[in-house]
Amino acid sequence: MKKGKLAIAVCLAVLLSGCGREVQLPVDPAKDKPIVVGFSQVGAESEWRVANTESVKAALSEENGYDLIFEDARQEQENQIRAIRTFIQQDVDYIVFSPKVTTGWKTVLQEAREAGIPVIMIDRDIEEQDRGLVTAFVGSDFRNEGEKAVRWLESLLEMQGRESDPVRIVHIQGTMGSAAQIGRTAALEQAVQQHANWEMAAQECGDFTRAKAYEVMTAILKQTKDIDVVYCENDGEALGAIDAMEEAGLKCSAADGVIVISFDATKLALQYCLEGKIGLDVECNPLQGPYIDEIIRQLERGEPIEQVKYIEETQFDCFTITREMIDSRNY
Ligand code: GZL
Repeated sequence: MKKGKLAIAVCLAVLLSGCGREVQLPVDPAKDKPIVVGFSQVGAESEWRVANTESVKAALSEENGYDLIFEDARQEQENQIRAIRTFIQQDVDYIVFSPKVTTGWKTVLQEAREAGIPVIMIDRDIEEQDRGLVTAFVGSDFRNEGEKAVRWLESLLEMQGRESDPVRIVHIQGTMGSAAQIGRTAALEQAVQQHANWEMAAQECGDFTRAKAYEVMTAILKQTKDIDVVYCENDGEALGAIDAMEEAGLKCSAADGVIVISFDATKLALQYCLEGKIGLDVECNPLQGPYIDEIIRQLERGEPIEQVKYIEETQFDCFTITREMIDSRNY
């Protein structure tokens, strides 16, 4: 039960009993009532997204005291907005959502605010001017992820004595307008500007899916095979791009072929890293469920919360990854 409703119940009990004598506080049915949470998820476009959904469902389970209402937006922002409005009509206790893109959320978040429903945003971020409308954010710093990838590439090229050689880069972007795409793209574009010998040979959207990345990489390979680096904004795209390159007879290898860079660090992609086909995989941690559970518990207890939580993330490369590292992963 929301704190406000409980407070009103207590006041009414005292008033109805007359002059504040010892009263039997109403049994708080909220104590054993489940916490109702509406969760609007972007879709199921990648292994990462599936792991993210499973993490939230496992943490906000019936056994843990929740009634979770899950809505899959199937990659459509309007489906997310519709779901959030439905959650408001259902008067849920909390709303959780991963915003597909950074824009277009102000109105519906204001509606949730006016309804007194706290919104917890996970994974991707929204425009800075609208961030004050969410109670908490748990996710990743995508620009930092991209900068990790750029630093690794700079080190690799220096180690190979290629720091002054021409470097032709194919860039397969994620869902355009998503915080993950914006951050990972910004890091690479800044690096291309800073390195006179780096050239953006092609830049296409792979929409975070293996199929779309295969399609756009196949089309790029019809134009050129003079490629040194393929920078894919998630693992699904990396696998699709590798499929296309191998079909075209190119070798994917950070040692002596096309250097493939990816993000997410899902198990299947780390297997490609172990085989040397992916040079670097920057982790993007989808296991955000426990963080949401902790935030809700803190809010239920009236405790202060950490409003912005960037989850710890690491990276893996083909030179140091081991089978044991992969086997120890949760997704
Ligand atoms: C990143 C997340 C991205 C993943 C993709 O936090 O939003 O969306 O990198 C997923 O795999 O589709």
